[in-house]
Amino acid sequence: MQNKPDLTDGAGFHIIFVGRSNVGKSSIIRNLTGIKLRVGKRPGVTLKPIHVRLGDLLLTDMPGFGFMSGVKERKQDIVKDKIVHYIENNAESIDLAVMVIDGHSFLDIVTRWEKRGEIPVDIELFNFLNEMGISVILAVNKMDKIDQFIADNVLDNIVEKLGLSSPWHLWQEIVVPVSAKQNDLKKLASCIRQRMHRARRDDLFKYIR
Ligand SMILES: Nc1nc2c(ncn2[C@@H]2O[C@H](COP(=O)(O)OP(=O)(O)OP(=O)(O)O)[C@@H](O)[C@H]2O)c(=O)[nH]1
Ligand SMILES: [Mg+2]
Repeated sequence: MQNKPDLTDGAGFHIIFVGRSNVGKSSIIRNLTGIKLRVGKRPGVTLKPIHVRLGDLLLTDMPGFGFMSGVKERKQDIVKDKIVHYIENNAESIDLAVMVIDGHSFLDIVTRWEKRGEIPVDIELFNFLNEMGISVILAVNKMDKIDQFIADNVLDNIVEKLGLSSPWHLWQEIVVPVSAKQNDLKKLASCIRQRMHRARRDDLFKYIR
């Protein structure tokens, strides 16, 4: 029996996409690369890391943590542990983490956790990536669901929750509002290219549209 090729073999630039379930990670990768990943109607569609390879560029679609319909809490913890282990084991080779959040529901979810006296997983993960020395871009997705008149205010509140000072404009290299639904990903694409450029990998620009 032939083994499947290992898509991580010989990768020269590795980007992981992490975030809560249903925030649009797979949709973003799909729109950035044109590669059709499964996009879920129901949360919890991606249950193990899915690798996409373009030349020596490796993109990894991580399973989403948090709420999953029909999935028990215990299993959700396992998913979270898996993500943390994956990042720990691959920290050396990860060049960039795109952390995706749902800009429309992020603040509600965070407030709910804080009221219970818990640190929201999103914030825990953001801090963990920074502690591991991994370069992070925060993609605030589903901006199409936010009234444009309050968008700046919502983004200011989001960066503050992540321990950054507002206004969010101060963090334009890190915080990028996007909408995968409206295929409005230009700013994210240019942020990713900027990181590739810093790594002297302009040759990879062609894979990100
Ligand atoms: N309104 C809106 N919906 C979006 C956007 N991006 C994705 N969606 C929808 O959100 C749902 C989840 O998208 P996915 O790309 O599967 O999300 P995911 O983060 O990969 O989810 P998991 O694999 O469960 O972790 C789908 O129904 C998408 O069509 C967006 O920018 N705006
Ligand atoms: Mg997915």
